[in-house]
Amino acid sequence: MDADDQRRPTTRPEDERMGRRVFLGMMGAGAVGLVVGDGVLSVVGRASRPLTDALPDGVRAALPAPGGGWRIYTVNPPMPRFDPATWRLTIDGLVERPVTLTHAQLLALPRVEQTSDFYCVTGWSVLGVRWTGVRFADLLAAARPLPRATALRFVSAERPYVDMLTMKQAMVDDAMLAYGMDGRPMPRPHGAPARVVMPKMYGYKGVKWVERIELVDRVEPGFWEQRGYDRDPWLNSEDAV
Ligand SMILES: Nc1nc2c(c(=O)[nH]1)N[C@H]1C(S)=C(S)[C@@H](COP(=O)(O)O)O[C@H]1N2
Ligand SMILES: [Mo]
Repeated sequence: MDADDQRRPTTRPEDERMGRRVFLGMMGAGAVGLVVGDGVLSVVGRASRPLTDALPDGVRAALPAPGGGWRIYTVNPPMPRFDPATWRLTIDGLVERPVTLTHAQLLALPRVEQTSDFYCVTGWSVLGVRWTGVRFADLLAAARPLPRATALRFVSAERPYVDMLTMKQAMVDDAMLAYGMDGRPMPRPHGAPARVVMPKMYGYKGVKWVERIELVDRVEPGFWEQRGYDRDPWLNSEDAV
């Protein structure tokens, strides 16, 4: 266990199962009510109007976590350890040319920076996160996806976490593979060296410790989707593609 492990609490899925189940049940029923899950108090429901206009449709109120800021999630600790000398990102599947990128090659791709808000479906959020990374169009260019490649499968070094985006979703304006956060290289607990950032969807789409992107022709449920989560968890339905 290193300094990161000690400083950052690790939330195991079993700690959360109850909160998630209640939350999802209520969302499904369109009910309004209070959910206490994982120590977070959230007000959810489709019948009510947003309590504040700043929040997306799917989030009626996301109170900051006690102490504020991020929760660190892992499904299979310890968290993967990033070694810049040996790390590789593989882009394969339905491509003309499978590509393996070193860390230096990833950083050399066209770089973008954006500030966006982050929402976990369990009710916490972090506003104004500054991400640095690369758009998927630029990331995939060298591999030349075949026309029938309609989805991206993101495989985490933390097995068995996996999730997918359709090609269309991966091409939305603020989707990216991020390698920097708030002006620093991606910290280990947040997915070093690279994680998916999909601000218009709930946080579980943001696969951390990405080591492989497989181009496929069929969408399959991701880790949490296999466990009952919504497959296309847009925060605002009008953003859906
Ligand atoms: N590999 C991996 N990626 C993951 C998760 C995880 O447990 N393992 N949790 C997801 C969920 S549910 C959320 S809300 C965010 C949380 O990001 P953070 O751990 O950086 O706060 O990561 C997402 N990506
Ligand atoms: Mo989450």
